[in-house]
Amino acid sequence: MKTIYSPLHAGHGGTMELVAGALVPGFEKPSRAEYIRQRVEDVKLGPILGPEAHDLAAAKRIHRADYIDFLPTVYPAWEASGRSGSALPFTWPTRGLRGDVVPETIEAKLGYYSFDAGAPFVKGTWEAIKSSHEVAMTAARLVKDGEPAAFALCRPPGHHAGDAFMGGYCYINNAAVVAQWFRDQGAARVSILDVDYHHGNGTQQMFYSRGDVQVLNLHGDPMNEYPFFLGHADEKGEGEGEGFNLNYPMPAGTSFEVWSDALDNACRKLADFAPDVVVVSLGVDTFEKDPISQFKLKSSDYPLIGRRIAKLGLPTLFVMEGGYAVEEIGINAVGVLTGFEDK
Ligand code: SP5
Ligand code: ZN
Repeated sequence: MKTIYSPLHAGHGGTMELVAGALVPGFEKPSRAEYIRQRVEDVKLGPILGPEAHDLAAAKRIHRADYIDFLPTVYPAWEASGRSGSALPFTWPTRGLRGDVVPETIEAKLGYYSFDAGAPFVKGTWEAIKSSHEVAMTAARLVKDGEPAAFALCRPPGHHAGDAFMGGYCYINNAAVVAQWFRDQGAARVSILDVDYHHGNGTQQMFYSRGDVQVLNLHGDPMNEYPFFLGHADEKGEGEGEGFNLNYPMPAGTSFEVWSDALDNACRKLADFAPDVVVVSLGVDTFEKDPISQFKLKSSDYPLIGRRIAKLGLPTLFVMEGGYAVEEIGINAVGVLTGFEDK
């Protein structure tokens, strides 16, 4: 299968994040994408192509336009206000405060347009976000034009980003954007299968009341895992979306034996839905050695995930999400793809 990759991701680097009360170098770092690209070459998965130019119209079909328009203004505004380093929010309109007024200063806007302090901006962040969007759109076009599968090597990732908020290393929700784009191109139904360790709260939010895009999420139980405030099993969709959102929260320490039963169940629900195309939010932070996660999948398990997805026999777009054990991230992410191709 073809891989779409842009070197512009690398400008989003040198970020810091808060972990257990201390600022530490960000786990979501440029070497992640480089290890994956190298592995794609090493196993000869297929050609690696640059993205085509795509404007932000597709992103605005699913994100609020004012949110997308805000993103390129962040770092210039941060610098203009005399600050440097990582632009980060520190005040949020939570319960008891007003969430209906967009304030004026950059630090307040960052809080308005986020749900945590996990989506920092440095100088090259916007260009990286835009390139990640273009990578996803280019891969989507390949699948729309008849490729059985494609790999969007997106960085930064997307699944925590909602209609008008960033967070959890995510800014534009690439999987959600391409799912909507497939619908706009004539697909009657689209399924998003999110296998990242963390619940894809942004994706769930954007499609929660829709019956045309099915969202299936396998993840750490939000009672004790990030993003904590969404991803429970009783969240099944609402209105026309009732029954089209499915969550599979699992406890810390979950092995592949248990995890793959959930995948199998999700794949049966997906097959029943009979979508025209599948978008896989491909995170490999389920790996046993992931530094921020608690599942126990081994490198040899990842090809089996790809094989199970291939059994669906549907056009499939893989969109890169999380995975922070950088030395093995290529082996694990590309393992899913080779497993998919071996069938
Ligand atoms: C796309 C994606 O995978 N986003 C994940 C965002 C996770 N952010 C919270 C990180 C919490 C780190 N906790 C560290 C525990 C280390 N023992
Ligand atoms: Zn994750």
